[in-house]
Amino acid sequence: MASRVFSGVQPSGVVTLGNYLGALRQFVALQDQADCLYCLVDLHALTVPQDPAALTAQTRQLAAVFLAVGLDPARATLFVQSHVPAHTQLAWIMESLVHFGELERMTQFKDKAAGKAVVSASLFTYPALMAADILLYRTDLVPVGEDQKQHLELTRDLAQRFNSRFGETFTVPEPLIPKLGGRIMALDDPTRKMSKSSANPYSYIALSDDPDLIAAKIRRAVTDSGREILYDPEHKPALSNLLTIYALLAEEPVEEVAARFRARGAGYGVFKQELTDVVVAALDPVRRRYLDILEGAELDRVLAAGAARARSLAEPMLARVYERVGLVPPVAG
Ligand code: AQP
Repeated sequence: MASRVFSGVQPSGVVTLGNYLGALRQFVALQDQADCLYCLVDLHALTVPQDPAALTAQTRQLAAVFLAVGLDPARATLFVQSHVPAHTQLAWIMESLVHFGELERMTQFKDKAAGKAVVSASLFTYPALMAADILLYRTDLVPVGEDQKQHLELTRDLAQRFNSRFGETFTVPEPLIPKLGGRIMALDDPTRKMSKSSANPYSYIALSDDPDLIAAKIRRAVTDSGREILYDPEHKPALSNLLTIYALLAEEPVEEVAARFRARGAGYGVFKQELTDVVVAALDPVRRRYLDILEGAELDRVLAAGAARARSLAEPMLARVYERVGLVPPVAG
């Protein structure tokens, strides 16, 4: 097998078109090229308050989405983070390695903490757990959206710091960020990224949205002034975001999509209508498969097998790290 791929997604809400285009689509494409491990990072979701019943449901729903978008459990490993205790055990070592100032510089922490009266300590140390997730598996490649780039850079720094302090132990991973689609923006505000935990459901399209809801969300999506269909992220950020979604789902170059609408003299209304058709054509089969999978018994089997394989890889790595840093191994008997 050429290389090891690892990535995680939080079960912190519905899966959005941003998660799909920025991450999940790559996950599926990579399963034929590498040994892929994908993790439902439920412990990361706890860094902000979660309703317990909702978290349980969302974790199963996220697993069902993975299978519905084409992840094949025979070719890739899908598991729940909390089923593999080595993640939190290695996270403590990473917390002891990372500097306070490095965590303070993380823009995701600043964004998520902004305006909150109370912020959990785990939101601050989140990148240490993320580094542990990745480094446990000798990961070569981490497919992520652009928002995770800074965390990935920190993970690389921590791997190198550990290796130089304690001897060659970790593989230094590379990020894999799509050129187009690495940052899909919110439908109600093109200056913010599309997020599953947004309070406004009209800011995102969920993979579980039905065609009527998708149509309503696209109708309501903000556009820019003027009526010409131009791909110009600086001057027409809202339209360019919608064009990006169209181009990625229709698998056409984005400039060509825009030129085709211009040649027809079509305005925003026509474009939005046709964008709706493209999004529904791509997502409706996914939604139908998702609903079937969620009701079936396969999910539990997939997650149990995934956790067993992940543990078999993670435990020896953790033991090696414990030994390297000088922790006394437990004596049997
Ligand atoms: N808007 C986006 N465009 C492209 N990629 C995106 N990703 C997230 N939003 C976009 C990528 O999706 C993967 C899973 O993300 P996550 O669950 O780890 O959390 P996140 O990055 O914080 O995503 P959300 O949707 O914004 O979740 P919440 O609202 O809970 O914080 C990652 O690879 C991410 O880059």
